[in-house]
Amino acid sequence: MAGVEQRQNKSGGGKYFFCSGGKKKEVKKETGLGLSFTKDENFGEWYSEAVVNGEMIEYYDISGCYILRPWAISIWEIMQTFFDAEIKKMKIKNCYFPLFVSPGVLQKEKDHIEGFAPEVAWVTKSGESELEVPIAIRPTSETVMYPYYSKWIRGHRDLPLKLNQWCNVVRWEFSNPTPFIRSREFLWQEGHTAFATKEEADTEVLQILELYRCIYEEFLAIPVTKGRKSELEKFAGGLYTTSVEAFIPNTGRGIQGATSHCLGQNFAKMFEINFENEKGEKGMVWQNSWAYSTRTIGVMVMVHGDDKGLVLPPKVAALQLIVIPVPYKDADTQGIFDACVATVATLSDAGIRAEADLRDNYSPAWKYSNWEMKGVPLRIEIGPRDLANNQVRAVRRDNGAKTDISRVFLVEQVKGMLDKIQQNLFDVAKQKRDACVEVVKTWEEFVTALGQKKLILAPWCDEEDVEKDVKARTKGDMGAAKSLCTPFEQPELPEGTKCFASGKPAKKWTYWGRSY
Ligand code: 86X
Repeated sequence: MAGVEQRQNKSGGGKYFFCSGGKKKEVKKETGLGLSFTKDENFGEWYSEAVVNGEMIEYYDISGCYILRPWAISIWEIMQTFFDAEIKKMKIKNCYFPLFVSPGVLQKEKDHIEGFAPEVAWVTKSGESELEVPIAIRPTSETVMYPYYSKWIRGHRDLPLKLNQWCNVVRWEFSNPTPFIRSREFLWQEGHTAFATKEEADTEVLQILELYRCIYEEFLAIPVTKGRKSELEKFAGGLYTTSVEAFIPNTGRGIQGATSHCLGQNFAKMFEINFENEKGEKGMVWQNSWAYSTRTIGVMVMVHGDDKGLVLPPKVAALQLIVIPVPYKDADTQGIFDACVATVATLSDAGIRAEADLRDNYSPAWKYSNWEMKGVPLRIEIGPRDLANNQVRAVRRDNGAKTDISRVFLVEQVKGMLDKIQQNLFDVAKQKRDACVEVVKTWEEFVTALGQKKLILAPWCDEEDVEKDVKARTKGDMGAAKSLCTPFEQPELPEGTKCFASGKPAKKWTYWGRSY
């Protein structure tokens, strides 16, 4: 108790913290009630406040680095548990390569590193003494891992080699850092696989992409588009890049959700990853690499969050349900508390992640808004009337709907509601995204749609110079437009359709827009 009081005194007296700009700012008194920015009026500030007040993130004293609190990590772990089990079914094995990279190894694949060099962070000292050779911190692990692939792969019996690692990476970005979305250190999984044939590699690229779709659509309730990146936007070191693309309606920006690359034989050439086939002939391996990161959590907050704070889809919420006692002065307080504890026990036994908030130093109203800010999908209130009627009151976070549930049917009703919330979050997000899609045929329509923050679907000639031209012609303080992906699901492209940007014959429908 003394600890709690002290903490409240401190914050009331003006504690310092680090705000989004990295500058020190004096805190208003911590009332714990709601957010001070709305999602529509100031999206950037709303987002920072949602992730901090929702207790996912704490700002740190190094720009672009954030503390991931248990509320965020628990979401990461749920996705990790799913993905890790799925890749194990595919016979992919986990491993761990070192964080540090020697300069020689880092620069082995020059074309690959060239454009990225400014983002590489280096360790130059130990204590006061300069290191003889500075050491880089991995921005990705191709150059770290592939020398060992070369060593470990000799014959066709060593193939396929399929490894994954769960780790952190560091990219010293300079454009505006945003928690989860663009941070200088982030968590990801990186998969690196090698096959004897291109066909096997091609198949895996799509299997992994399907798992990424599943994470977004089934877990995070976010609609994504599967597709292929343009030559300009693909990973330059690879053969082709596929991705799942999401969209943030509030900012009108596309965001790459995860990528699955076929690297072809480029890295095999560079790192001499060769093998001998059954006939004793020499061959080079075909490789893939693929990753998703903690960015997933940021996309979830941006898509589902509202003016009250976070909105967590039940499938990824650490806590799916919070039970709050609502005692009145003359009521049977002990009876209400007992009903709360019993409700949690019943739900927990049924596999529902539930807890009761029995703290006596906060009012029910304060607790409601606090758990709303944290995005718990379902709230159960138990008051004297509920106790008398052997019922509870359930309140949905996604739409505020209130339902009285008989305690006799508690488990089945709650399960049904959690499923409905999960589905509704996806449906609403899809409806909002679809409302932003604009099909354009001409440059004029394209420019207008871009100004209206649309997700643009346009017929394109698929020429690199034309995409460069689109970028150049749309440059401005909002950032240039670029291709997001060519969706695998292509609408019909009538004969004679022209490219929206060049007027040449169009080859495919491609999504365009500004992006993160
Ligand atoms: C590209 C490619 C690839 C494995 C993935 O997208 C999936 C997982 N890697 C990553 N990329 C870089 O290669 C890169 C390299 C350096 Cl040196 C850097 F500083 C930043 C980078 N960013 C992205």
